[in-house]
Amino acid sequence: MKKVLTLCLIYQHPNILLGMKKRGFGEGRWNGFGGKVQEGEAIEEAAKREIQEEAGIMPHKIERVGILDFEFKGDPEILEVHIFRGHDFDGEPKESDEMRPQWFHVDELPFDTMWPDDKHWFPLFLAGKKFRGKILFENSDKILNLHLSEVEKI
Ligand code: N91
Repeated sequence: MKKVLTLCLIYQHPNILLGMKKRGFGEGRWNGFGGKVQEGEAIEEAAKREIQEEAGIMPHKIERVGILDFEFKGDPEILEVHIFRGHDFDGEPKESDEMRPQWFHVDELPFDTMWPDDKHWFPLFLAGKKFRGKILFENSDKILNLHLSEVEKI
């Protein structure tokens, strides 16, 4: 079983826009913006829709930079997360029911209150690399296995 999800990060060096997840999966963590791809929807369109819904902004152009497969021990479903980078956008980031957006300097990312895998792939993301990976979690706090590699093309 596989579920396709998006994750969009706006990166305007040296700052990156994250959102504090206010409810649901990942609550209490600083996240990128994203969610489920709907039936018949292109993945990139889903990424733009989700960031618009969650942060009130519409990126001009986004680029897919990574795909990560997440598995949670005991759950047969694989979450295939497509990670996008954006730069320019229309609108002003604003709080939604789901997220409270905030800019962070890349040297002060709040890894202690982010998903534990982020510290592994953010260096690739920030360096403009493309990557693929597979991460096995026990609950949502402990990584049991992590494979990550830089790729030429995604
Ligand atoms: O949102 C960000 C920046 N990272 C993120 C990491 C995750 N690891 C597992 N899941 C489900 C994640 C979602 C978002």
